[in-house]
Amino acid sequence: MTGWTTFPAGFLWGGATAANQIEGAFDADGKGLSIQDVLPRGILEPRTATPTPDNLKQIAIDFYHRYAQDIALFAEMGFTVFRFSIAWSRIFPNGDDAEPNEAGLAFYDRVLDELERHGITPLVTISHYETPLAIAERYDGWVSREVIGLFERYVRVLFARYGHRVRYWLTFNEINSVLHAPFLSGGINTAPEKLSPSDLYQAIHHELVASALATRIAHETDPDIRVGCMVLGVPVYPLTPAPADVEAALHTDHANLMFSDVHVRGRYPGYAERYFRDNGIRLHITDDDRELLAANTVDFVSFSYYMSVCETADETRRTAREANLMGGVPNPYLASSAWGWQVDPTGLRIVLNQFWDRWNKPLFIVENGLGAHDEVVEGPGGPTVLDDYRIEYLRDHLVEVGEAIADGVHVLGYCSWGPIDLVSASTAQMSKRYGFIHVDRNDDGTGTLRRTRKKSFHWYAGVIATNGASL
Ligand code: BGP
Repeated sequence: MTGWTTFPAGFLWGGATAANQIEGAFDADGKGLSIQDVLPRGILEPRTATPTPDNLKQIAIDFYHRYAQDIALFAEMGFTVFRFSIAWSRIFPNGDDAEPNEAGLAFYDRVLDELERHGITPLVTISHYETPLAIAERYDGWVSREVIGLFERYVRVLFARYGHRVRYWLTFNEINSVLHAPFLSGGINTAPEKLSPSDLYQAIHHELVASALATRIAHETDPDIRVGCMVLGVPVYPLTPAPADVEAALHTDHANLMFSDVHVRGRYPGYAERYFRDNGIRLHITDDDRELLAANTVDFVSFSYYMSVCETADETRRTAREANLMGGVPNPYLASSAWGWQVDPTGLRIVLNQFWDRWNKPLFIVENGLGAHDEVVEGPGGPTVLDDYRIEYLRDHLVEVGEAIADGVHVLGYCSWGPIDLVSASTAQMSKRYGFIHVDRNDDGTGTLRRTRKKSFHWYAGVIATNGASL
């Protein structure tokens, strides 16, 4: 498809990853354990007591040792941005250590050197589902106010070390996912069924305060640094036009939007205050917290986009959630991926418009993609994966990004999720693949880790080379 000239000059094109899903080297060079080390079956299964060797994240795709080769492949596709996260437990192995771990810091220096060499802009996530395990076990994660102080020490170290070379930062990955996965997203060790709503929202409040604090420290370090929040972007449709369903959709939407409302507007919205009152949720919010939130709002809003959800007031039609974080009721008009994630490119245009209309802040799509089973075949130029299904998914979504830009939405850039195959967050397996680059690693841990360019690798290179004019 050609003819699109909607993407502005300087639009950032690239891909996104997370430390625990690519790096491996889970205990190398002084790294401590993170919550991911006790989630060998993914986020929807309970944690294990101790790390187990069947956890694919222990080696992941060995980016820790192969980063130079992988970044060279991103450069070959023409990436102008690469999103990655810093593993907190590489920097503070126990979360509350007296000194940061120099070897961990040095690793990210090397990654940044390599990106700089290729002219790729880094986009760094400070906390991507990888809270140090000790913080989960000793403090119950973000339930404890003390964790704000631990996080502050961590971000001060990051900005002092990398602030001069990293312009774009994200605080918490998909912060609103804590509603669905408290251990994964908030390091909250209390089992979800025992976690009181007050404790959950107190943890959320602590994260929001910590994010505002990080924003303040970033701007003190260098006023040119741009800090974004990061949320699961999910348009919520009413299952029917019945007002009760529309209202149910509004409530689900509010539950998600509250996070960015606080990040962007610096205060809790009225609907949130009411929700707390109606549900007996009592929060400890200090005057200092309120001032900090109000004075340190984000510079941009970033989000992941995989699917829309449908909502209904009819309890009998609510189904058990599938292997995704959001639940909801299946939309009869949409097809699903092999993992039950409903594919809805139009929803991306809708959510871009909604966010822009609501906040008037630049938006950054920092995750989008199709998890699929891939098969390596022998092509004319050697082994490859003929992943036309992935190209189709991404093209359909990028068309909608173009439509939203034409609608007047300010979009900074687009990162596909997992530009190189990585360990899936929900399943903890390799077989749910997103990459333009295939990695030879299987669910049983076998494989050579060899990298192979898929058909989509060449397609995405063409998209970037033409700034989205050729999809
Ligand atoms: C998002 C997470 C990512 C990533 C992605 C795809 O929720 O931020 O870490 O994994 O989803 O999910 P999955 O790997 O489960 O397919």
